[in-house]
Amino acid sequence: MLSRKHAGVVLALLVIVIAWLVVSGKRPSVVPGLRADIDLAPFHDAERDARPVTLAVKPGAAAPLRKPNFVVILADDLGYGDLESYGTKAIRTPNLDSLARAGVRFTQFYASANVCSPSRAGLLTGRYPVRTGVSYIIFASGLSFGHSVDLALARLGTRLGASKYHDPYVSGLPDSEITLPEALKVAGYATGMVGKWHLGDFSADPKFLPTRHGFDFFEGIPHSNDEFPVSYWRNDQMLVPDVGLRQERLSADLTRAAVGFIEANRDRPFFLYVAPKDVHLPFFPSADFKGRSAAGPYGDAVEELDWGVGEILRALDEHGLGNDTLVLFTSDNGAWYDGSTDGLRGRKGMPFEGGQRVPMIARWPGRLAAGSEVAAPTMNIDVFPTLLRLAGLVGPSDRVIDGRDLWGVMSGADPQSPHEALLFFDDRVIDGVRMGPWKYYRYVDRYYWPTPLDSPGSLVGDRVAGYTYTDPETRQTIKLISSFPALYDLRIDPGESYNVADRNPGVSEKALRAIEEWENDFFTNPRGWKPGPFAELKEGQ
Ligand SMILES: [Ca+2]
Repeated sequence: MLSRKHAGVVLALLVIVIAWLVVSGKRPSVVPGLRADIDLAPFHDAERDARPVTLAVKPGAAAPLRKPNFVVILADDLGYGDLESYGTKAIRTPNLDSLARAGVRFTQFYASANVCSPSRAGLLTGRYPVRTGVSYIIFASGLSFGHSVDLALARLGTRLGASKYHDPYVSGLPDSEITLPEALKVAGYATGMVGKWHLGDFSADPKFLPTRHGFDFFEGIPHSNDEFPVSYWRNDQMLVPDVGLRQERLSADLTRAAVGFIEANRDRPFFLYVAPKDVHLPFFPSADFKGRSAAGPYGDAVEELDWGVGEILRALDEHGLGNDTLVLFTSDNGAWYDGSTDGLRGRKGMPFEGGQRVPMIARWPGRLAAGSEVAAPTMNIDVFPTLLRLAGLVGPSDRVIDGRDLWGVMSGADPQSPHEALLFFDDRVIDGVRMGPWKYYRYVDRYYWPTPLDSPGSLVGDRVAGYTYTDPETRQTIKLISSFPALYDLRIDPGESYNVADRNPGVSEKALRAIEEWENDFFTNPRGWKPGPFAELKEGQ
C-alpha cells in the first residue's frame, strides 16, 4: 500500500505529467539575456584534464625568502551578522573577535555564490564558479527516494516552464581546474584540507577526492551534513560509512585533524583549508556547547565553530607560527533558515546582499594592521590570486582568473576595490552586478529551488510577470507586478529596499552592459581558456 505521503507525490506527478502533455511542444523559451543552456563539451576535456599544473603556474622571479603559511577557514552558511564583531548580541564569538581585533575586518566581502558547492569552487579556483562547471549544488550521488522525486519534479517543472532547476554542468570539479593547493604545491607548499568538500561525491567516484585535487592530506566529509549517508574519510580511506545523526563529535574531530596537520607541517610552508560542517543544518553542538548561546541550536553551533577557530589559532601560536601565517576566515554563503544577515536583504539561495555578503577576517601580525577595516567590495575568488602572489607564484597563464589580488586593500596600500564589477549568479544565470556603491539586478528569478512563479522564460512566470492593467479611458497600461530591473544605492540603502533604476538610467545601462559583455564572452568561451604557448612548453619539459 502507498502511504498517504507517497500517494500525494504520485498524484502530483500525474497532474504535472498531464499538464505537461496539454502544453507539450512548448519548450520553455529562454529570455534573451538570461541564457541558461550551453554545450557541455568544454567541461569534459580529457586533454586539458591531463595537463600538468606546472605548465601554467610558475615560481616568479621575486619569490619571498620565507614563504608564509596560509590557513583558510570557510564556515558553512554563517550569516554576515553572526559574529559579535559583525553585530550579533545573541552569540559569543571571542576567538573570531580576537582574530578581527588582531587583523583586518572586511565589511563588503562576498561569497562567489549563494549556495555551497559553487562558492567553494570559486574560492579554490579564483574563477566565477560557472567557469568550473560547478554551477549549482552537487548533491550526494546516493539521494534518498524523496529527494530524487523532488529533483525529478523540479526537472520536469523546468521543461514544463513552471519551475527553474538546472543540474550543475558537472558532477564534480574537473581535473582541468587548477586549485589553490595544486598551485601552491608548485611553490613547495604542504597542503591539507579538513572538513566538508562538496565538489563531487568521492564516496561514489574517487576522482573527486580532495587528494586528487591538490591536497596532500584530507580528513572530512564529502558533502553537507544533511545528505545521508555522511561518510567520514581520511585521505582516500573511508573511516566511518555513515556518521548519521551522531554528529556531536564532528566539530571536535575536524578541529583535532586541523591542529594535527599544523603540528606535522610546522617546519615547512603549508596551506591548510579548514571547511567546518558548522553551521549548516542540522545542528549537533557537542555537550559542551549545547544550550550555551542565546540563539538556539544555531547559536550553539556558531559558538563551537568559534571554539574550533580558537584551537587552530592556539596551535599556530604554540608552534611560534603566528607571525608567519596569514589566517583568513569567511563563510561560503549567507544565513539560511537560522542566522543573521544583520538586516541585509535575502538569505542563502538569493543573490541579494544577505545571500552572499559574508564576514571576512584576515590576520597576519606584523604585515596587516591590527583592528583595520576594508570597505572595498571584494569576493572569495580573490583569495586564489592573493595567495599565489604571496607565495611568489606567477599564473595561471592559460586561463582567465576572475579574482584579483587583495593585498592592496588588505594591507591598506590601495583602498580601491580591485574590481570594477562583481557578478552575482543564481545557478547558471547572472542576476546582478555590484559596481562601486551600486547593486543592479536585471532579474532575481527565485528564492531557492524548485518553484519560482515569476521567472521569465517559464510558462507560469511569463504570465505572472506579465500582469498589466490598461485604463479604459486613457489607454495607459501599467505593469502590476515585479519591479525589475532594480538598482540599489548601497551607501544609503544597504537593505536593498528602494529601486532607483529609473532615476539613474546611466548607471543601470552601464551595469547591464557589464553583465552582457561578460555573458557574451562566457558563451563563446565558457572555461575562459587563453591561447597559450603550450606546444613549446610541452617540448621543453
Ligand atoms: Ca553553505
